[in-house]
Parts: sequence; structure tokens; C-alpha cells
Amino acid sequence: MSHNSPHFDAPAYQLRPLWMICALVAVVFSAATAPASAAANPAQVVPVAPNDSPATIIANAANVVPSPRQLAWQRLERMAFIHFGVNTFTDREWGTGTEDPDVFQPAGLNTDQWASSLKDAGFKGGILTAKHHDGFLLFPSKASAFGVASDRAWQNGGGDVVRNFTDSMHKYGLKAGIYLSPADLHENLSGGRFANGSAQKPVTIPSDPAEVVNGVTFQFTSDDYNAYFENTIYELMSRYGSIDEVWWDMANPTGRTQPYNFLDWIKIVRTLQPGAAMENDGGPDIRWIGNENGYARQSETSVVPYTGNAAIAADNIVNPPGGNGAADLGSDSLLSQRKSDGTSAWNYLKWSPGECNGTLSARHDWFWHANEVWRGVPELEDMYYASVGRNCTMLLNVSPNRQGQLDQSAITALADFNTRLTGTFGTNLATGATVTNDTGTSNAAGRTPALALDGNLDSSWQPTTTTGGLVFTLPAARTFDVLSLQEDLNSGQHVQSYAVDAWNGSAWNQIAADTTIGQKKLTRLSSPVTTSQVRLRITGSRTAPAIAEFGLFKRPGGSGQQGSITSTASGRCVDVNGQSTTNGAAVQLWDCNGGTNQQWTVNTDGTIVGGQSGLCLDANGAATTNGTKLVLWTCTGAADQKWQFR
Ligand code: FUL
Repeated sequence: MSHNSPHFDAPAYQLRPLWMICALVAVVFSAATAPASAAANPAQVVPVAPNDSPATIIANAANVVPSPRQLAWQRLERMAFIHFGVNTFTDREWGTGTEDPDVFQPAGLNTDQWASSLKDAGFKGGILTAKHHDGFLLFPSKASAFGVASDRAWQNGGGDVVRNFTDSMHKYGLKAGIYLSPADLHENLSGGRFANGSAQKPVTIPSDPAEVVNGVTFQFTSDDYNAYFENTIYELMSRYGSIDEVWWDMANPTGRTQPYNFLDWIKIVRTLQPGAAMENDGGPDIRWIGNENGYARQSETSVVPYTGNAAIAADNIVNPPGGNGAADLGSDSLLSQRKSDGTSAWNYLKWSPGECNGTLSARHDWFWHANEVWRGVPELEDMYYASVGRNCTMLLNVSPNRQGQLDQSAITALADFNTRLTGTFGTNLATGATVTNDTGTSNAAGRTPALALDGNLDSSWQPTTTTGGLVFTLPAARTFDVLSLQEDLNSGQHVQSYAVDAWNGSAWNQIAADTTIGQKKLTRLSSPVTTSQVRLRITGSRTAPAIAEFGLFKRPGGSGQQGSITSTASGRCVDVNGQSTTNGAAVQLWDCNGGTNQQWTVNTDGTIVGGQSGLCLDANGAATTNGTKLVLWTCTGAADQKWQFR
């Protein structure tokens, strides 16, 4: 199931009048004599002139910076996707649009439980499927009866999941986002408005004067479906307080084409929710990463080249070159690419940060299904390092069940994941270091080395040239196995290559080398390093790099995998009786409660170590017979403390 639909429709605005096409042709023919652009001022969109040299384009790429809403959004790092709707009750991933609204019966709906669980697990907000491809609306709309308003089996048609959701998110201080599928299987039914061939004609949005908020109305030229969709966007953006993200899914299971008036949709959101960041295959604010596994590229850039109209690019959607899944969206060689006539392949460069969506479900389900299996800590941790750790915002899907609640097992999975992250990132082991320029490096005025370790993402160390080094002299020898680097995005994304060295007592020893950084780059070392001096070397950058933060971290429990161990039959957790930390403590099943006596580290040497006690899971008395009890015991390295996962 792909987000990037093969039925991607050309947005209506791409149908340009003849005079514009003539003007474009004229530009192409006069390219050889067209002037190159001057050095760009920092901006979210920087035009590329046909004759700009590769060097000019790369120099200008260094001046592409995030809008304030993009910067705020990138710093969220962890968001939750929440897929909930008729599919939850019909056991489907894609619905049909013919569902009886009465199937939707979340008798125990508890959006406070969603919000509190997400907050406890370190998520900054959530995005709810207000309408998935089936077209069923989770809120009462004046524009369609297909939704909760016709659901006699739940709150007698008076329910509003979007209201419950947004109220709970705001109550817990979390961001609230809305997912809306433009493709609509219900409106695609005979007599429906999707792709019905109706004319684009002048409309006022909202259609119902009673829906007008603060006197804001829009005059658009829309066909039946666009007018319908625009009314729903207006309702969602005007009724529920602050909306922080809007997600338009380009998958289209209808098999038919319908023009999407994106520029008008974007205008409604910008007007009613100026702070909302909008996601689509290509913007306007957020770029879909190109897969649904939650993985970014190793060299993930937020500066992407596009062909299109630079003048409207900040409020427009255009697919990135080669599609969202292309291996390279921002290398110097891609940015420098020429057309066959020798002019630049691109019209503009745009700040276009990636979003990595993936599922908590190990089966890659978006909607809840019976006997759902959640990913364990190792997989979630891998996803985290491949998303947040690669300059991408993680959008992890959780699926409320038919009661309208998150399964306790899902909450436990999220909590375990968060325990692992807080256990790793709770203490920056570089804290307290003396930071100095490396030999041969000097910093720009006021951009001192200490700013790379002040915990402030808006202040940064900057050398005077495109390369340079920083030396961190730690207060004492420290052991770490994760490196963290963050650029100061206020001045863009610049770094192209860097290396990190550890002092081994007599020489610098390189322990990591990588390419881009951006909002955050995390590197897991294959084995822990103990040293009292670490050196960062920026070896390539589009302009003088600006390093906001440097961090050294240690994953708890060695390089082992940490989390709870649950019994599939009972859903209960492997637990240490009475939270004992003494030899001989009994190990048993108990309701999962997030306690450290239910945390285990599974090490590569076969030992399983209790989180609270640090003691090993042990066969009592080293017995080998049926019925032998399991206990905790001081780790001995003996065979009765070694376990194999099959
Ligand atoms: C896809 C959709 O088809 C899936 O159902 C899901 O919503 C996912 C996030 O995007 O394109």
C-alpha cells in the first residue's frame, strides 16, 4: 500500500493558460543569454536561474532556511499517527465507502488515555485520521452525512471524535494534527461527487453561512468534489482550536482521477491555522520520506531542488525530483544537474524537511485488528535512529481498538520504547567538558566552541571556514556508544561530511565518519568507547558550518536490547516478585505496569539482566529438569544463565 499513488492527479493549477506556456517557452529559448541570479538572501525558497553555475547553486543552497513553522515542527522529533475509523470495526485497512455508519461504535472512547499515554511515552503530539479513504467522517459535517453524525449506534449521532481528540491533546499540552484523504471511496460511489466530471464554478467556502468563523470566507472556482473537500477543511480548521499539522495522503484507491485544487486547500489552512505545517508528497511544508517503514536516507537533506514556479513554492505542493523515494534528493551533484541545453535542471531550491511514518504494529497495520502484535524495543529503536537520528521527524502510528482506547499492550510497547530512549539520552556524557577549537581552527566572532554544548539549539559554534574542528576535554574518562550532532537550522543545513575521533592516550583514533547532519544525526558505535577527549572534525560544508549541539550517550545495558518480555497467551509481563533485588528472587508473570522490575536487557552473550536489580535470569540451583524455577542471581557467566532466542 503506497502513499505515493500511481493515480496522482495533476493539480488543477498545473493547467496553465496558453500565454504562460508561451512565456515558459520564451524563457527556455533565451536561456543562453539569461542573467544568473545574485547571491541569495536566506529564505525558505531560493530561485535558480537557468544560467546559474553549479558553484552559485551550491552557495545559494547554503542560504535555504526553514520557515518558523517548519523549524518548530522539525524540533518536535516524535509525533504519533492515529488511524481510527470504520476500518477499526470492519477489520480492514482500506474501507469501501459503503459501510453502515452504525458499525462505528467506540463505546469506551477515551482520548485522554491516548493523549496521556503518548505524552508519557515522549511524543509531542498526534495526527488523527479525520477521514480515511473510505470517506467516513469522524466529525459532524454540514457537507456530508456519511460519518459520525449518521451513526445512531454511537452517541445517537451526536458524537465528534475530532472534538474529543483535539480537546485531549490540548489538555495534555500536545500538538493536534489532522489527516484527510483527498481520495474518497464514498463520494466515488454512483451519484457521488468524486470525479463526477462537474464543472469548476465560482463557490463561496464555507457553503453554509452558519459555518463562517470571524467573517472569513473564500471565493474559489471549484467542482463538486473540491467544494465538498474545502468545506470539510474549513470545518476542521475553524472548530477545534489550534491545529498544528495537516496530512494529505496521496494514495488513491478509487482508480479514478479527480483534480485536486491544492492551492485553495492550502489557502484555507494558512488563513485559519497559520501555524499548521502541511504534509504532502512534496510539501508545502513537510516532505513525505518516500516509504512507510519510518526510515530516512543516511544523507537526508532538507534542501531539495524542484522544477516549478518559485514565486508560489512556499504555499504549493510539487513532487521532489525522481519522486519521494529517490535515493538522492539533495547532493551537490544533484543540485548541479544540467538539462541537455546546458541550463540548470531546476527552478528553485526549497527547505523541504522529511517526515518518516511507520507503524507500531509489527504487521505494518495502520488500523487496529484483533490479536495485534506490536514492535519490540529493538525495532522501534532502529526506526528512531533511522528517522530522528537521520534528520527526519518520526511519525509512529498507534491504533485505538474497538473500545476507542489504546490496548494496554500498545501502551506498554510505547513506554518500553521511551524507557530505552530516556535511558540512553537522559544524560549527555559530554556535559562539563571544556570545548576548544582544534589546532588550526578559529571561530567566527562570538560563535565560540562552548556554544556547541550549551543545550541551546539556537546558539552555535561556527568556524571561519568550511572545515574545522572542536575538541571536547571531558572532566574524566567516560564511556559512550552513541554520538549526537545537531546543526543550527536557523542558518540552514550545511555540513556534507564529518568525522569524530577519540584520544587513545597517545593519538587520535577515528571512531565515526558520516555525511549530512541537519536537525539531528545519531550514530550508534559498534562497541563502547572510553576516553577523556573527543574531537569533531567538519571535513566538508557548503558554507561555514553552524554546530548547535554535540552529545555523547550510552545505551543502557551494554549493546543489548532492552524492554519488557510479555507472554503472548496472557499478555502479562515477566516480572520480579515483590521488586526484589536479592539473589533467589522469584521471576513470574504479572500485569504489565511499566515498572523497572519488568525491564530486561537481552545481551548478545546470552544473558538476560533485570532492569532494577542488575542480576541475571538464572535457572534455580543450576537445575536442568522440568519444573525448574527461574530466579534472579548474581551474573556468573555460567550456562544456567545463558538463554537462546529462537
Ligand atoms: C497510505 C494509506 O493508503 C494507508 O492506509 C495509511 O493511511 C498510510 C499512512 O498512508 O497511503
